[in-house]
Amino acid sequence: MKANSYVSADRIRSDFSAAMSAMYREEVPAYGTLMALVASVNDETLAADPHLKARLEATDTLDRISEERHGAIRLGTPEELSMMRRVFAVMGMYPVGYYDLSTAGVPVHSTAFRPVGAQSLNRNPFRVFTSLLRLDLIADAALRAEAAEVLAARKIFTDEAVTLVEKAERNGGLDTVDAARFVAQVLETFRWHDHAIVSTDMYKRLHDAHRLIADVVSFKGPHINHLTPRTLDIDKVQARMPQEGIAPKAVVEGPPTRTCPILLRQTSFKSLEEPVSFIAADGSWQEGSHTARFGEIEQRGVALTPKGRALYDQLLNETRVRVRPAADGSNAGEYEAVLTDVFKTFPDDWDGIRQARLGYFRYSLTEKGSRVTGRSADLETAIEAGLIQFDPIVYEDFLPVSAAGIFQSNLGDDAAQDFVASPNQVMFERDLGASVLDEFAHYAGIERASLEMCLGIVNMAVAAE
Ligand code: OOG
Ligand code: NI
Repeated sequence: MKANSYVSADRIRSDFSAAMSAMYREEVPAYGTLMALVASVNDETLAADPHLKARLEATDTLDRISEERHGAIRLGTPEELSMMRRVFAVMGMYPVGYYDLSTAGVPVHSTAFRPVGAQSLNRNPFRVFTSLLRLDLIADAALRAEAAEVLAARKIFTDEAVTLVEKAERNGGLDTVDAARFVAQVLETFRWHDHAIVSTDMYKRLHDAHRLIADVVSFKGPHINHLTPRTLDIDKVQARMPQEGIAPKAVVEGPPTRTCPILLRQTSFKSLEEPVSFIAADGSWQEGSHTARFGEIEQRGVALTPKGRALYDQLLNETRVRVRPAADGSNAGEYEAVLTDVFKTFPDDWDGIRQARLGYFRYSLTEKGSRVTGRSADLETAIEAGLIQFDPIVYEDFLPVSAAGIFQSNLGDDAAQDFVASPNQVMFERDLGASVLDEFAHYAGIERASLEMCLGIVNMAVAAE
């Protein structure tokens, strides 16, 4: 078979993302409600802000928004993680970033599988936040051994999924028929199972150690635990959720409401208590329940440079020293007021953010700039003369603090537990079978490439004179 008859990885990822969305909508009806709400708020936002719409169109990033979503899974073993990496590679998704969640009292560490090239991102930016359980953080040695045994015995991928991954690796792609089979087979891994693979007693002991440990170990596979659409106005969606019968958590995670959005703001509705059958002592099924799956929405802003990120972290810490958001929402108003106040230090206009080198931007020639000849221009002069324009580069990753807030809100206050912070990227990458990409290097690369193109053309015009 010739290479050009293969389906592109971008296409497989788009198909997979659509299939996942259809499956989750059926499994969790509130997700469908949320999708509809987000779509109408996005339409309203674009209608009210023609400039935003024009810039999204000009940068080829408008169409992706309605298709945009991220999911999350939690894996149990190094073998599962490395196989998952190979599965995602077939869809053009690569591990970016290392997140240590132990600092937030959650015994996992994680990466985000996502497309990396600008073109692939614009085609479909589907991402999956993928965590690996850290059994080394379970104190009880007997329970640790039992959990390891259960995990070692389960198979989360179908045989055909594995065969198709091997085939794609061998041949450098999949044809139409195989790509469709691949999507269907891989989807099985993310499906919800209402029959556990452990006894009621073991579930309880795992749950007592940490709710998340029970969530990973008790099931046949790593059910997708949420699927998050991207909104252009998270405050509006948050305010309208109750009218749609959905109860959001009290505060939006991340930065405050701003004119120029930065990084990532997220909110969620609490996980559902769902019926699950556990194995009884006599081998029959025993009714019980488990809470894992929830709903989330997000608004994405500009990617920050290390300097911008440090300022963000500092301001968020300052806020939390002054007031901590209570899980019951009782001080939500106060928290938001303090957050807004503290963040006044962070410039809130695109040029201010750019000039202070707090965020990453994509530069391009304006219409006037592409017509000009013989104008010698350094970047700032060219911008002032209206020859070069800049657009914020979207943050494509996650925020560990946000992630922890969402994790925690779904675990309840009682589940907050202290682990000694113990990032172990070396162990994670060994288990993954690859190293993770550095997100900052990625954004800096996009910015640099855009700049070189602009300045090159302007300077070429100068040289040609
Ligand atoms: C993942 C939570 C992280 C986000 O949006 O930050 C995440 C999980 O609960 O497994 O999805
Ligand atoms: Ni999420």
